[in-house]
Amino acid sequence: MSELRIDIDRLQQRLADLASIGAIEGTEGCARLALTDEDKEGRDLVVAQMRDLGLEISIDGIGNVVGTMAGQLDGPPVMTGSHIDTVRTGGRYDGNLGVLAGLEVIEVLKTAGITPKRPLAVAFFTDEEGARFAPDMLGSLVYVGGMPLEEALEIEGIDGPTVGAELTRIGYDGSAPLPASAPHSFVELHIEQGPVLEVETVTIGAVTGVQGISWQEVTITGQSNHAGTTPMHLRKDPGFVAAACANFVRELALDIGHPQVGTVGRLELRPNLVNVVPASATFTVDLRNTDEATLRASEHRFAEFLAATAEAEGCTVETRELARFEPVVFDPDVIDMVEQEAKELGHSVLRMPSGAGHDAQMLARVCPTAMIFTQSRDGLSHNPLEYTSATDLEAGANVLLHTLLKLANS
Ligand code: HGY
Ligand code: MN
Ligand code: MN
Repeated sequence: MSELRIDIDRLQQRLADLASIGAIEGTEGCARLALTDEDKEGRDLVVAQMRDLGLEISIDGIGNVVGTMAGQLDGPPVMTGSHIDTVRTGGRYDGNLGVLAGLEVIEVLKTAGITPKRPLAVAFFTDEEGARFAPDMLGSLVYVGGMPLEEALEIEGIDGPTVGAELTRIGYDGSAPLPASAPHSFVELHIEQGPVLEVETVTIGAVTGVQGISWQEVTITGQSNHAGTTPMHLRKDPGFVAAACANFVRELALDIGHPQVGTVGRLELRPNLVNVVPASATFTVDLRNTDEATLRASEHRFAEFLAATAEAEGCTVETRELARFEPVVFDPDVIDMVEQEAKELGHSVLRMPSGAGHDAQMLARVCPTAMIFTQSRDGLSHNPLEYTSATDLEAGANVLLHTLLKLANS
């Protein structure tokens, strides 16, 4: 079995076919926000490919889809997978690679007439990005029992409709039980989405865990007023407070130092007009760190700055937690396996944490879990210019193939 290899042309074709759905004009990227029509079309394509591979398909109440290949024995499957929803400026590899490489592994085994001891499953989880419906990793969080289904179905999107309404609208409100029974193990292939592997000229990342994530939405209310007639000392300008906070988030991350990061990704002023001091401002703050205590300290420092700045400007503040996940450490044995398989395939490999959130961090709550990273050119992701070379895609998918086989025959 050690001579088995994936078919990179077939994998590239799968990636291209999926990327054609929600394609971003003039780029290789695609936009398929969770539970939109584009997401539905992408789901339908992948489900059809699962059917073509003879997988048994199950869809649960949050719209997670799992395709399972029977093993020689029954019992919990060795699972792989990721997500096929994207951000608005998505690339074709983020999430999609993990799902489609999983299908490629199945096709290699079927073509070779190999049935592993344990069942093998390929999953795509709903709303991993969290960009339309927070928190991120929503589908896998519900899958492992981290959030009751009822609570998840009531989450309102940034554009209004609830998760439940959208799932019904696109026909993916399935009936498979939640929380799901735990897989035997879970391995996710994903692009790094950062610069480390490329800078270190290493092919494979054996991912050791995922850093902690803190998302909050802040709404500041001031007083709309005339931009021309209102003297500066009489203003209650929430736009000023929001801008000061965005600057502070950057300063805070630089002050704490690597790996702390901070981002204000969404910012809306109302009424958002050139000659009106805004009435209110709503923005998001994304803080992350591999160390929980430092992440907490950064949240605390931001909260203090926000309160003081809003008060000084005569504005009021409302904050809403969108996501809060502590750092996760993956299973040492599965990490060893990833590293071992990469070396046996002749690839350089580096142990490293993940800066991005992933479904694997949820599966790690219920079964031995690890991830495989491949390089991202210029470290770019959440950008249509996201790119991973065929050589690196092939390397990652082959490491996935042999790690899954090792687990499925263990
Ligand atoms: O936000 C993240 O890290 C992931 O892309 N959902
Ligand atoms: Mn992803
Ligand atoms: Mn992403």
